[in-house]
Amino acid sequence: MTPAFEKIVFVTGNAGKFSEIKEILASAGIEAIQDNGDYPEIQADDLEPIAAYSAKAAAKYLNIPVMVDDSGLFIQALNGFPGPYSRFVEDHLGNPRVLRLMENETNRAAYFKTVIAFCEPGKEPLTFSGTVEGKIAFEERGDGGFGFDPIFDYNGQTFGELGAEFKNKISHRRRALDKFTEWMKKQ
Ligand code: ITT
Repeated sequence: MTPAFEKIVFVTGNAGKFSEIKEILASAGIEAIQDNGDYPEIQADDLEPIAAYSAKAAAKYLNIPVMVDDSGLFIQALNGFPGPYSRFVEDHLGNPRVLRLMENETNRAAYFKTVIAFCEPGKEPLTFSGTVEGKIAFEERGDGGFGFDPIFDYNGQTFGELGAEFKNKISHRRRALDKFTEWMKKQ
């Protein structure tokens, strides 16, 4: 089936994220075009309203349909921290200090979540979410991926070790984008 959108502008300043999105959407026959403009972003305890707000603001500003991805790492022993504050934690603490916070924790359970928001100008944004469960490793491993990938252990190997091709088949981002493409096929 021909996708309703053959090209779509994806608003993100994160090169690692965009490279995964481009790859995943290409497999669904959609070309993603990056816009790294800085549009307003709100703070909230959930990713959905953050992604929805940014998508609506960007769609209004650019006057074209846009997508936004807001993602985070949720660590069970830290009550979901850093979650929606992941960017701040990655920038200001980094992986070594996240590992230090987890030093004496036996409960290593964590999940990544992505919320994709899609918005057409003048319409309300739609959101599609995906998660993947794993564990916080005891040290950084692997130099693939970006952000928290080297400390996110998926069945014994980190996303940093597993590499983009594998990650893109099972990731939180893949699962969220699959929901978007499913929706889009029905349009
Ligand atoms: P944009 O908002 O411009 O898209 P960002 O880097 O601010 O880029 P997020 O708020 O969604 O994106 O990401 C929060 C943090 O989580 C950030 O430091 C990312 O590098 C990291 N992150 C997001 N997705 C990730 C993934 O798949 N693997 C590892 N880290 C990830």
